[in-house]
Amino acid sequence: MDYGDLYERMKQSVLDGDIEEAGRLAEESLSMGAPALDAVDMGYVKGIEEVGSLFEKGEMFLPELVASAEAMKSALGILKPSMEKAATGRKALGRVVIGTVKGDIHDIGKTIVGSMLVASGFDVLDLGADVDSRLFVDKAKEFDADIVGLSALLTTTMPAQREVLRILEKEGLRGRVKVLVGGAPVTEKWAVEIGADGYAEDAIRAVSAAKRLVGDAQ
Ligand code: B12
Repeated sequence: MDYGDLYERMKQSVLDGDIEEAGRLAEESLSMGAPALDAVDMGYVKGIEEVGSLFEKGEMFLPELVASAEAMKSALGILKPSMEKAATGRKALGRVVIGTVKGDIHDIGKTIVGSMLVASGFDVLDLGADVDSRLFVDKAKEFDADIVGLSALLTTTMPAQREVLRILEKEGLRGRVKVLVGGAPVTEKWAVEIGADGYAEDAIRAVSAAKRLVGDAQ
């Protein structure tokens, strides 16, 4: 079945910052049986990417950006359970604590990554956004995490990823907790520079990277 038109309308709903329409289309896609991840990737994400470039060019302003982000989030909220329909009955691949670093409220990409990890068989504890560096470490211990996933969308908050690594090191946890970093401004080079164990540029690659880190390479 071709969902091209539906995905196009999803993209447009984000561009328009139309929260109701974005949510309505998410419901519609579920009733039509469209794969939730495709709806997110080929519909809503395309919209938010375009919003980002319009914002960058000064053709869209913050209030509109906020409305677009809200539209995107309302759709994600509806699609999340379907995205997370994990293969049941098998042992979890590993435990992941994920969040967006301190000072950074961008949580859309991190939420998609978390959902994809759940869908792929990981147990995931999502700490949300603007998470204090110390909290990542405390929660990693409490949750007995194999991986800590750190999202940063601002160049000014990327250093907080390094800070979490330092605290993990100080606590003697670096041997058993792997660190995976991501977010639009984050690069492989940055990951190497701060001593992270992995980097991925999108949610699909994040799953492969996480599998590699727990020794379940595909
Ligand atoms: C939506 C958005 C917002 C929304 C966020 C809403 C929300 N709840 O998330 C709002 C309106 C609140 C916002 C606010 C701001 N924003 Co903003 N925002 C964006 C925008 C347009 C899209 C981000 C997004 O959601 N993308 C879609 C998702 C799916 O992509 P993603 O986040 O990159 O995630 C993917 C990958 O990166 C990766 N990934 C993400 N996290 C992780 C984690 C791990 C572990 C792994 C492995 C992978 C991974 O996988 C994801 C899925 O494929 C970007 C533009 C852009 N080009 O990124 C600007 C952008 C990030 N924002 C920017 C700015 C400047 C701001 C503000 C400072 C604006 C202001 N003047 O107040 C504030 C910051 C507030 C704060 N303290 O955090 C700049 C950052 C510039 C920079 N390099 O530092 C950008 C790049 C826009 C621009 N071109 O100027 N923003």
